[in-house]
Amino acid sequence: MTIAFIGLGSNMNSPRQQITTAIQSLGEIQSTQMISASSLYESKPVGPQDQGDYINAVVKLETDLVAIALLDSLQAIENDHGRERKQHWGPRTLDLDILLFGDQVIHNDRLTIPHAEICNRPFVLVPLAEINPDCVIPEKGLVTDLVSKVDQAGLTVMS
Ligand code: A4P
Ligand code: MG
Repeated sequence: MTIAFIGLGSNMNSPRQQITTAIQSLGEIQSTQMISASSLYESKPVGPQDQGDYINAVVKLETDLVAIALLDSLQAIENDHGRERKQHWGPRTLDLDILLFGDQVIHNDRLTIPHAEICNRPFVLVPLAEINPDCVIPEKGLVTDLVSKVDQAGLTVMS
């Protein structure tokens, strides 16, 4: 069993709905259980500015899958949500990133774990700290310390 944290993001085709249904789908992955899900957060896009605002969330899973098999399941869910891979950091109906996979550090052609941008992104760190404040990010430190170092202006939690 491995504890994995998944980052969800959407800024196209009813983002709030995309995230809500994706959270449900994550709970249905084989050999995997949903432990908890954060609130939904809204923020301006990081990267190209000619795209809509994002809704983000983070989910905690317990899984018997290896990391690549979990990635395959996440990409199948992205495809079900009509995901097209066009512009890097561009608009998307659904983005599912493996933020953390146990305490593993993985660098191969399909996976970088911890996720490369994790420390720079309030829309990842804040929901991660919400559901797991004592979470340690390998090679980076305690999530609550990292949260205190990022600019949270423009990140709003949704009711
Ligand atoms: N890949 C490598 N590591 C991972 C991992 N840890 N989890 C590979 C998931 N996938 C990983 O991803 C391309 C490839 O990354 C995959 O095939 C997988 O093998 P992608 O989602 O198709 O493409 P991308 O858009 O080029 O990259 P990525 O990493 O998803 O983009 P980001 O960095 O997530 O940026 N602004 C706000 N406010 N909120 C957002 O959520 N998101 C982005 C997208 C930009 N701006 C944003 C947000
Ligand atoms: Mg991605």
